[in-house]
Amino acid sequence: MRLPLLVILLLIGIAGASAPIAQTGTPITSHPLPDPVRKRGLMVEIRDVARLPDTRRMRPAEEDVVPAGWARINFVRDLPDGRRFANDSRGILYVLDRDNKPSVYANVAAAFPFAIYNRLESGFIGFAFHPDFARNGLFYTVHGEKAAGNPAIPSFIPPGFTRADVNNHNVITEWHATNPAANTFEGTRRELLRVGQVVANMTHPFGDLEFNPTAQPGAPDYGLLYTSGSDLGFSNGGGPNANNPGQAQRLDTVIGAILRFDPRSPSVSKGTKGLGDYTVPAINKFAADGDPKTLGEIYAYGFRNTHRLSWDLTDGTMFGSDIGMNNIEEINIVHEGANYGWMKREGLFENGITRPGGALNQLFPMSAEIMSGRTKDGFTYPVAMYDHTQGQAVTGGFAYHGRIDALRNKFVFGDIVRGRLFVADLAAMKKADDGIPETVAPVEEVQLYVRDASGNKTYVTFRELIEVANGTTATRADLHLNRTRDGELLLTSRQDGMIRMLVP
Ligand SMILES: [Ca+2]
Ligand SMILES: [Ca+2]
Repeated sequence: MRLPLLVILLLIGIAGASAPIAQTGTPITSHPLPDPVRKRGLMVEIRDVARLPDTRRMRPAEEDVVPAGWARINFVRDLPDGRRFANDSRGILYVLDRDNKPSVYANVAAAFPFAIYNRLESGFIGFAFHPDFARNGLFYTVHGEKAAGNPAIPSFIPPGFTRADVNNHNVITEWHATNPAANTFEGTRRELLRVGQVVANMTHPFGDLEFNPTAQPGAPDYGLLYTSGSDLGFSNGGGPNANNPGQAQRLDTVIGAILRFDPRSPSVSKGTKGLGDYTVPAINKFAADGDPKTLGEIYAYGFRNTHRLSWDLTDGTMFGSDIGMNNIEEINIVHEGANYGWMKREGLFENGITRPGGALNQLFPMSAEIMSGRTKDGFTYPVAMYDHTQGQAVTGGFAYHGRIDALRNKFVFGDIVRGRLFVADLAAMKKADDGIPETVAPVEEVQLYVRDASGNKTYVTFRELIEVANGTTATRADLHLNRTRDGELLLTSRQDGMIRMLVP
């Protein structure tokens, strides 16, 4: 039914006279959060550590999302044995020696001829070492492939679609190094999971693989692999299958879900097979629920693009950074079984896409009953957030307990696109994890500086550092954060291939 405009205006007017604006249905499409993220005196030095080799001409320009990017560095991981590893999303896994000199550990691109490199999260996206790598030689990669001409059959296709609808594959692979101490990979590999994407572009694939670093050998969580949680592009991945809220908020699909599984094949573990060649942990909530319609590998769900996970090494608190749609960036504390709301919620708002005639860029305020926690709506809300007047895509972050006084006991993160570095107080974030939506920890910005040879400080932005390194302007910072083996923080950019460190 379509109402004449005058009638709609009258209805809004009547509702507005007797109820708060939250119930009039006026959509917010910009600047939903009143407070900007400000600098409040925190300053930290940043210093170059290493630069990965120039791979600008490794791919044809039309197949490369940023042909001008020096190297598309995404993750840096330290092993306890002193080695540091970093990936270039164009398809190379490097090992860095104690002087941070990189050499090729594995040519991942050569292993995957159908890989595609034309999207922000594409190509060789990420990697993680098994916590027992020194003995078992196992590590894991995630990458993207095109479906066209690809003989591989996905182990999962979103419900309601067939293989003919699949445009891209997200693939998780286990690599087995024959000699874990070697600085060049030799060994075998095995495919764990291959998920089909049915939107036009490779959007929001699995972006992160993690093992809980606080799980000790023998603990139930030890050796279980977590994936990031992403909507596989069903929000804005393009084509006729995108803008599809019917694919979110489900437990019979991997869409929007952080998965947790035992990477061992069920042929080895003798346990329950999951969607792919891995074992569903019997301890998982949705494995133990006795309901065959809920996927046992789901750990938590309702995410848009929780592309990075991390744990507070002091108490095991798990964090997920969820990139929002048009309006809100979130840091969430992740609890098993919890529903983080996408596509029904974005930040502390209702997203418009689930309303008749609504759109992804619309937010609607929630009632005071919900915001105060007096009425529970079944969703878990962020503990820190900022809006798109302040940035465009939240990075991963880490609970910091290292040697930099200014950052200690803070959660350090930032904005991928603008390269701003942010913190929120860890205790305030944990206090905000209270089932009450409206309690959220404040966010502040960190001022970066460099020192010259004489020790003089110069204030810089992360983006300025990239522009100096590349000798050109950068439209995006492509900032990402990583944690060293001793708990310090590395900042990288997919634009300039530099690994930088926040200096204790
Ligand atoms: Ca189940
Ligand atoms: Ca709260």
